[in-house]
Amino acid sequence: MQQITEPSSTLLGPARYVKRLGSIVTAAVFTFSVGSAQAADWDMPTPYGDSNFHTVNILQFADDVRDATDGELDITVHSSGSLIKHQEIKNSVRRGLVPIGELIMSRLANEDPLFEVDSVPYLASDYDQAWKLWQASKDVLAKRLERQRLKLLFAVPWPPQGIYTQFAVNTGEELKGVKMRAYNKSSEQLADLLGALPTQVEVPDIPTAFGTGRVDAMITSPSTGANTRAWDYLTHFNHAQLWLPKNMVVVNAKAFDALSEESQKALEDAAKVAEKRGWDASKKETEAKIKIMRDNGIKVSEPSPQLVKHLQKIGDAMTQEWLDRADESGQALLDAYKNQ
Ligand code: PCA
Repeated sequence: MQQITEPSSTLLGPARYVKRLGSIVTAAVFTFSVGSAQAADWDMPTPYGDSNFHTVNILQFADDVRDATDGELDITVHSSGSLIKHQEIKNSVRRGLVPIGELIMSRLANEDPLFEVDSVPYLASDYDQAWKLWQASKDVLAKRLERQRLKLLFAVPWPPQGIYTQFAVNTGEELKGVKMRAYNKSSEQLADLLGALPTQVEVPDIPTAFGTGRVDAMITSPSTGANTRAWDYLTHFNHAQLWLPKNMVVVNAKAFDALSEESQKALEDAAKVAEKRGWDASKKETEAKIKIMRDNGIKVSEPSPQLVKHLQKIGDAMTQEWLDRADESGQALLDAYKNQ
């Protein structure tokens, strides 16, 4: 399917978008009226590949919604950024170009630091802490999204983030000058503070970025390491467990309001189930994907005490810097998290 590139100009209503894009887009338009009064076919762009556990979970979510509504709400998932590129998914949903989409929450860090709270190093670096942080943050994040007429449906974490290299990392000093792949503001900032040279690369582009020498190391999870066959271009994985960033699914509020009450409920119910299923799958993913990496020759290690110290120091500086940017709302969120 052809990829939609969002017009950079001013906001257009969905109908005008459809008109404007009509010649290049066939299936990429949300409709309110097929068959019964409020039936809808929804196209859903997602950034990651079909074998990724987030995508598998979302495909199941789409099936659940279809079943529960007897096909009245039919969601078609377009994975790997094939319909809309990751960096454009949020605004495409906001503007009604598509009714629903998935993206990594911390991608919104530049517009609002609160969306980056799950990517502050060592603030919440295991599943229990990540769950608590999610409970403490989801209402405020949902409210911020509401201001953009977006409805937050559910969020699921990636496994803990670690460091992939072509050499052993013992102290962190080894990373100076290394070209390091990053995927959000925090991973970029961390690479910077380690003295590495960060470059943002989307997951589908990782193999090419290594193949062409654009990057020599990366920060990501065991999940993405295994899915991108890290052993083809890397030798070591340090399971540093820096943070657990989350993907979220958001819906255009107008598209949601146009659904029948039954479909709205089916969507919300399926979202609750998908969130739980996604968290469970993420936990299982960590061990399973570490094993796959080991089986393929990657040397997996826990961080040494020196490395932890080095990363903690950087993490403390990043937490402070984040708090300065996030102001009282950031402090309130941290207090809510710590007082749970
Ligand atoms: N995989 C995604 C986000 C975090 C992760 O584990 C990535 O590397 O871009």
